Amino acid sequence: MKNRRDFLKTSAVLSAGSMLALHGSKAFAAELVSLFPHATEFELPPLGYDFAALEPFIDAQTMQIHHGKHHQTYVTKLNEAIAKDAALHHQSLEQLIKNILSFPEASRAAVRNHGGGHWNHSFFWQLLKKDTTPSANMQKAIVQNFGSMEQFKKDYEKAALSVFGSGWAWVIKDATGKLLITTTPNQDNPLMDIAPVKGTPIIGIDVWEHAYYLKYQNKRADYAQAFWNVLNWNKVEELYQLK
Ligand code: MN3
Repeated sequence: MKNRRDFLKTSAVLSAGSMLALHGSKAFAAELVSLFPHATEFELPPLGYDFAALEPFIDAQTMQIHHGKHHQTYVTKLNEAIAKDAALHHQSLEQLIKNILSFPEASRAAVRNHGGGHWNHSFFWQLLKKDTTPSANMQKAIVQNFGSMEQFKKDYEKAALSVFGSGWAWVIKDATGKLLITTTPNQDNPLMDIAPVKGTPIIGIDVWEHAYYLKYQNKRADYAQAFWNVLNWNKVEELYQLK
């Protein structure tokens, strides 16, 4: 529950739900849904730091446009899709992206692209911070899964370069606790029911050109290398420790 407005909406829906229990009519239920068309409404999360905080590795103008324009557009379009389809109401962002195949076909592309875009960028902003280092525990996990830190970085940069067109490269923790490198096209991610390789992301790099073109132009390899200077290892470890 993000704010008072949501609280009021939720309270209204809850009390309407009790009325529904008394009333017991499907038509009445449909009418209730139409009364609360924006029952789930997402908002652009604050970046949490200055646009210039990642300079010189990611420039302030890129951050400003990426957060304020690109991410905002995913949020706006996701909300538009939700307003049009009652099947998408009252769901968390994770519920939406984990259950794409369960929604009416007309809404699936919107949830996949804009719900994915909203989740991926909300995740990405939290992963960025200068001057952090992996703890001994995190280094051990990397060595166990990839051989060495150097090998891991090489493999991850290679994955970032291997994405044809727009997409993301990820490090995920799979169901057995193993760390894997994987990539997804567009705004897909490894939490989605449609993802061929599933797991919980602990690292992600946005390799859409909008993420790096102003500073790096066509040199995605330079951007992927610079990424290590802004990866927030504290956040990575926090995600790694989650069950
Ligand atoms: Mn992006």
